[in-house]
Amino acid sequence: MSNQYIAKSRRLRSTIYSSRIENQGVTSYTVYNHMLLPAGFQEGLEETYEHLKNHVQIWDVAAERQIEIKGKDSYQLVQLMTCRDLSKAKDGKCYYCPIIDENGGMINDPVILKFNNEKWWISIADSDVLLFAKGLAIGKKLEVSISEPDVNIMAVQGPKAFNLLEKIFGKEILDLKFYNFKYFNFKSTQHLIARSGWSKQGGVEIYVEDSKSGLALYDLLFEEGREFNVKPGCPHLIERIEGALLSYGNDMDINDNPLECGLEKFVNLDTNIEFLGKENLIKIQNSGIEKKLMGVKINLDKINLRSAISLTKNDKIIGEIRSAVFSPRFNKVIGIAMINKPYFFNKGKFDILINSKKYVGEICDIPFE
Ligand code: THG
Repeated sequence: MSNQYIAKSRRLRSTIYSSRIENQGVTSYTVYNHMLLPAGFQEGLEETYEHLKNHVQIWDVAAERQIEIKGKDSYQLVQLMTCRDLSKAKDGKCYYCPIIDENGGMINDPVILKFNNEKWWISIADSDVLLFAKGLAIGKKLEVSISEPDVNIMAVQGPKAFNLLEKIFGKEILDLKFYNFKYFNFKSTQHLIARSGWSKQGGVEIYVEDSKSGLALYDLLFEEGREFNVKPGCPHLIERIEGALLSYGNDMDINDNPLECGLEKFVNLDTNIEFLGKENLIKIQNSGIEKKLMGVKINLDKINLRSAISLTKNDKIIGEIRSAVFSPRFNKVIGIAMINKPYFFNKGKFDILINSKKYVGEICDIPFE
């Protein structure tokens, strides 16, 4: 397969860290929220995987953009967009929330930060939530202002993340609880830090609003991190599939609802909150879902997916695989697949055709065991 360059321009936005990571050897980008998101560095996928699981990495995840909702009707608008009950949400906490349309279809799966009733940030995955929010606010005549502030998140991920963070922010950072956020002082600039991130290795995300101070902090993290073998990194395909962190646009999209995506923990149908798609989700829950995101394992030592591939049983299509990678932990290809009813109940075997050759796989639960 040949390789092509991606042509950069103003429309394909760079981040405040782009020039840094280009000096540090970024080798590939993907596009996320109309912005560059690093996808690989010079070392191979399995080397960076081992590194992430044993040391600490700094990630440019500025493409996880913030949609700011401010004003009197902020809670009403945020709640209108998500099936997760936020009526008792606390200031200073993060909430992973499905955003759905009137049918219950997934629009996005952001982390939502509540500052107070009149200020929220929606830390979005790859779809245009700002336009959706604006449409709803205009139609419902809500008193809100909606914008995309230039916040550039850097994630500090890996088992040694807190060793490094403690050197810079002191012991106080160790008390930050999972999915909580607080402002921390760095050379007289306050930075919002949340204990979160798109890996299962632990760490934080630093929401940089002041780019000058943020870049100084970025540089210091590398300097102070030398003793912990710090490296630049990015969301990791192997680690995130092994950890079953969903990727919007890859694993699910507007044609899938949160019940089909295994997000029932974040679907609150028996409360009196008002959100778009509630009636439809109740109907779907009562009649039962027709398809479900499941794990799959395939006896193969490599795979390179750029679109979904059908899975068959006796030549009948039973679903499609949407993300996949070779997993060092399982020593085979693992993936995330949308499996039709009734096949997601019995977790049987299936066939998959790759480069005109037939391979056998099996359906399993996610998270993988
Ligand atoms: N951090 C921030 N913004 C983001 C992401 C992030 N925006 C885009 C994308 N990632 C949104 N998608 C996800 C998917 C999974 C999780 C977070 C964001 C996730 N889930 C946790 C888990 O499964 O362990 C915890 C969920 C919970 O229990 O509340 O982390 O990463 N800022």
